[in-house]
Amino acid sequence: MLRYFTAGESHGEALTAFISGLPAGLKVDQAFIDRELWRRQQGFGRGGRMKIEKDTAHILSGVRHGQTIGSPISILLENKDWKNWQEILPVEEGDPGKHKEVASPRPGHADLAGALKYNFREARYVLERASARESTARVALGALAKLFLAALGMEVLSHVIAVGKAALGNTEIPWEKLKELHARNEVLLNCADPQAEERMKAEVDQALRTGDSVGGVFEVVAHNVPPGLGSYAQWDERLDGLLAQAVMSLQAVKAVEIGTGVESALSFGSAVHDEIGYSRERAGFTGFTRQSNHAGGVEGGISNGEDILVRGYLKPISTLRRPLGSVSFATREPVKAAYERSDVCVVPAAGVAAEAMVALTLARLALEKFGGDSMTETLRNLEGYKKQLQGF
Ligand code: EPS
Repeated sequence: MLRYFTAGESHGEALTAFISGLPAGLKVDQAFIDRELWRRQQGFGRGGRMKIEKDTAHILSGVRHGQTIGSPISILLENKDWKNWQEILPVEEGDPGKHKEVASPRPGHADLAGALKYNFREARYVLERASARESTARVALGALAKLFLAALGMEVLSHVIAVGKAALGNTEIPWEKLKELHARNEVLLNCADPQAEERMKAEVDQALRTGDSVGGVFEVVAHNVPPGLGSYAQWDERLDGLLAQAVMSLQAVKAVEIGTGVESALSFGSAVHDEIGYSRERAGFTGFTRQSNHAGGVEGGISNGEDILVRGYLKPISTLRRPLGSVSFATREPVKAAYERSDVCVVPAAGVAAEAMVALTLARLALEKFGGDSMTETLRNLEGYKKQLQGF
């Protein structure tokens, strides 16, 4: 069973990530992992912190001679900003005079709920862990999941379909175009349509000018996923439910949609369901074809062989340069919410983090279905299943 978790504070010494259950014999491409980390750091609207950090994955265990060995993998991701925080946020008692309090909770942030829950008198420790900095560690783990999926023929990418009110007109982007977008060495808002991307940039510019923040929508696309991952047999085995939890767990995501779920709810069935055909050519896993993919590649909680489409709706970042009303933790008097250096828009970065969560979810289900302690075993089992599908 594939298990993973992360640790680390935003301004602590480092983040750490752990994954256990990947089969032995998977080639680990360090440059690929670091590029995924780089992708998460990009996008117009990031704050000053991204000028400080240059994320790289330092693998401590579970990989030898460039391959997984079946042991748990642990990864260290340094926070370069730590040098500026050592005295503010020390592990040992330190000098209380140097602490940097977050004295009034930001509406929309974890500050207030976290302080109440953990009985903190101010919100410093809350934001340290609630921060989206944590998604760095998930992207490192997701990169390993992507390498595993790639060995099985599957790929996961994302693109941005809305920033604020600026939305992509036609959201059906061919896979090859997504690959081109992914190969770019400069990322503006990771939108496949340059005109829509300019309109998105204008939304971010407006937020920058007015001391505000802006959210948006990303779409994750998983390509070449065989039919049969996930199950309707139990509520917690459904692929759509697992994807929703995985993506919803990312910082600032407030809604998740599979395929065109929201629009489908407002339409008649005849306009929604993807008609089935059959081709003797058998280019895919089977000869069955679809006219459209409103279902987003999932029917009955099972992958159906079409691209898996998962959209994440991101609220605007809750730290505003022109802060909203709040109260002081100390006096309970009305004050403005605390301001700390922050991003203004993180939709493309959240898309990359969501790719990681989708990849980890698919990797877990693929391992449940195909099993295997070594890649040789997993791939043999996959081949057997593919033959079964071809013979269906
Ligand atoms: C974040 C606040 C900012 C962001 C951070 C998330 O950090 P800082 O307070 O150090 O400027 O840059 O995101 C990251 C560090 C990252 O790697 O994505 C927050 O409060 O959530």
